[in-house]
Amino acid sequence: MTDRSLGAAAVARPWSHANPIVDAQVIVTCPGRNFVTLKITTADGTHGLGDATLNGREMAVVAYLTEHIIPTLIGRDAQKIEDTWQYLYRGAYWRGGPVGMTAIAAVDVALWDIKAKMAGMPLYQLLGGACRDGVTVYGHANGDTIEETVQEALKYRDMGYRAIRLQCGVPGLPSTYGVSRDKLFYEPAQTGLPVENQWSTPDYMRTVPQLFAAAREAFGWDVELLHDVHHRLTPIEAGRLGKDLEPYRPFWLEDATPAEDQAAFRTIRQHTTTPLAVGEIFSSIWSCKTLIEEGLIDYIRATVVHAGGISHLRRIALLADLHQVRTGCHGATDLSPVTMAAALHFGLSIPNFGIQEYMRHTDETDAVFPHAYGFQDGMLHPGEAAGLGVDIDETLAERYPYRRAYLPINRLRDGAMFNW
Ligand code: GCO
Ligand code: MG
Repeated sequence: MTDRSLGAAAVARPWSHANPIVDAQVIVTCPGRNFVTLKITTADGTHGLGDATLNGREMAVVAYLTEHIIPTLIGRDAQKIEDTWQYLYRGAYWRGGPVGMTAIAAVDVALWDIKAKMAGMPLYQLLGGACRDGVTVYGHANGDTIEETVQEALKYRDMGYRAIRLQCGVPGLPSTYGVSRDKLFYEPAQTGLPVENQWSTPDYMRTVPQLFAAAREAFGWDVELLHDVHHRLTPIEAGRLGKDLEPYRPFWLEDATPAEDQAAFRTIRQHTTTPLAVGEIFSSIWSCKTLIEEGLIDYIRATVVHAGGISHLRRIALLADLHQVRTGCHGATDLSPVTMAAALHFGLSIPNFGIQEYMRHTDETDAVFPHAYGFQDGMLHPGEAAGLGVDIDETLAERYPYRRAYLPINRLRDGAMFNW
């Protein structure tokens, strides 16, 4: 038997320091919102965590991990991160997709956590060491009206944020993406059947430039301003919005049009110099290869949790670096503190880091996932604990059982389904 046989004890070789995986558990908890966490334990007693949360489709990843991945992990050397990644990606035959890649990401991050703990160093050191003092983040200001949004943004500036995302209500639409009642935590997933929003492109297109004009009036130029279109424009509409926003110099316009067709971004590029960011729903490098190689975007938002973990995100970032594209990883509240920590170690250690999204978690979530990272002067730092610097309080997690929740959907005024 060789150490490639699943479940078999590794053959002792003088140069081998195998640390076999002896246990892997999936923990589902809902401290206000659902999180799926993979906990891998090795023979030497080290454990590592990986986030496996896919908002609104959580249990699909739980089943993928429990039924299809975990049986293949037991006995495998936890130190073979790349080999395990290739085994899970190539070995499934059915490559890619959000469910499979989120499951692979959870394994990958847990193994990086274990390796860094075994090395006795914070993960960013293992990834090559810090390239900067900290990870600059952007916060979320939103309101029903332009005035309210600007007031909220001023609060973020006073908290020390150097970059702020602006989202506001659209007159005539009862609700819209990005605007929440609770101003500190934005949580779109709801229990019960999906909430229905209504959409009007012309009303939205008129509102956003007014919002940016008011914000520049209030802030001047010392804060970066961002906006998320959330996939709701056609390429030519996105080109127009980008052009209308140019006088206010946004840091980026995010998800300006759905990116299944990467070539669609050529149209936007022809019409505006507003920087473009895309990729929070991407599962792999194949979703952004053309976007990066043709220079159609400025920031790639693929994340550790949904794009195959640190091992795969590293490939994406390397390709992006060749084409002067920087990272701007997704960091909404549906990405657990485990992903936030992984993103910070990653962002600290790569040369082409751009910015990191930071939507604060609630106190309940932070209590379930005690962590070493912290915010200061507009930046997050992952801290100096060995590994990721995040743990899970399993007893507390048990107190918050899973609750089925869905993201909203969006319809046009005539009732037709649209992109949310
Ligand atoms: C963002 C995202 C989120 C997503 C959410 C879906 O830019 O942070 O667009 O708000 O909608 O993560 O689960
Ligand atoms: Mg977004």
